[in-house]
Amino acid sequence: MTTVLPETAPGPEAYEAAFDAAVAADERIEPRDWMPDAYRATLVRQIAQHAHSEIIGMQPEANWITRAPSLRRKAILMAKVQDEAGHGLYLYSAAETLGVGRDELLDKLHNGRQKYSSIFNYPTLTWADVGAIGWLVDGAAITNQVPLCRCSYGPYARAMVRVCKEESFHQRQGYELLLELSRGTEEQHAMAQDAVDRWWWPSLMMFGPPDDESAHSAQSMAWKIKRHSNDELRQRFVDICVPQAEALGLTLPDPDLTWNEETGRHDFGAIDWSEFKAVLKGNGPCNEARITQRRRAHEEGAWVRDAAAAYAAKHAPGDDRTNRKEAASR
Ligand code: FAQ
Repeated sequence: MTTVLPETAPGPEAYEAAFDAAVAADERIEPRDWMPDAYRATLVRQIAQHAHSEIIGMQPEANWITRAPSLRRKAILMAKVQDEAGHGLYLYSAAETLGVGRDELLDKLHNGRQKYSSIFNYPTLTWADVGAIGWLVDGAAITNQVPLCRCSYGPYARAMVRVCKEESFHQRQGYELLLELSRGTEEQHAMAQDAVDRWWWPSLMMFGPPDDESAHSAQSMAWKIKRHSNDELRQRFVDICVPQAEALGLTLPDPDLTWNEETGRHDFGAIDWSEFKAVLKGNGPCNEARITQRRRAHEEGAWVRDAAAAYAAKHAPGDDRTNRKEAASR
């Protein structure tokens, strides 16, 4: 953002006007630019929730790494789960540019003061769930995140570019896995269908509450953090999935799913928002297990963080030992 300020000392209105003008002109807001406190707080909330989702999202699929049916599938799944950890890191780094520490955000996740996506509170019961997550969950994530590449906040938008590239690969591996199962034995086909039946509705809930109940959408869209509403993106996702399900030879578990000639989109059945609210309150099938595992992983990783911090301190510029070593090697 290029802020043009008046010659006399600018008042707060001048900064606000420069911010509004930058957003209106589709310029990027960068970490050192002035921004309203509420804009900063909204970004911290959304980016933190997004980062937490990426790292909690490693758990359902990691559950199948040791039981992948072939070496090829195992290698792909390990790479995917590792990618999700990387996405968490890009996002925590993006949040740090807003002045919040990663420790603080992780504390809030562990204490239940910040959310993560509802979708990761469902269990992965069979191998086909790995395919359904790739196709539907990564597919929904991409639909939501491609517009975030144009988010008004620079570091978040730039992180999304790489995340989306990796998520598209994830989506394709899930689709390919399901296709193989769907075209396999009767039992494999049934397993793929059962996974799609269980993951379809929770995937639609990933887009958030309906527009008329979405507390943050209007303001986030005015600030160009969000570019589309929750319902618009949900509709886009349904329209993308219907022909893909046909190509897979699988059905989507919604008797009301029909093509609407007039709107040129698919009508679909009512979402059970009471289930969504229950999951957000902590009462989904796996909420307890996910957060317990996350806290345990954090505690068990304390020695790694300590070692990394000690190493960084030892090699910090100005550290005597580093300087002596460097001098000796000159
Ligand atoms: N789950 O007013 P809105 C992934 C909360 S990444 C839980 O509509 P907003 C990769 C919301 O926070 C998946 N909470 O809120 C992967 C707010 O609560 P608060 C994550 C939800 O922010 C794949 C309240 O409800 N993606 O899957 C959910 O404008 C495979 C009111 O809602 C992102 O985070 C939900 N589904 O819109 C990893 C994308 N929906 O804070 C592993 C970035 C809403 O007032 C394996 N985030 N809430 O207490 C966004 O685009 C937005 O934050 C929305 C929600 C669209 C999620």
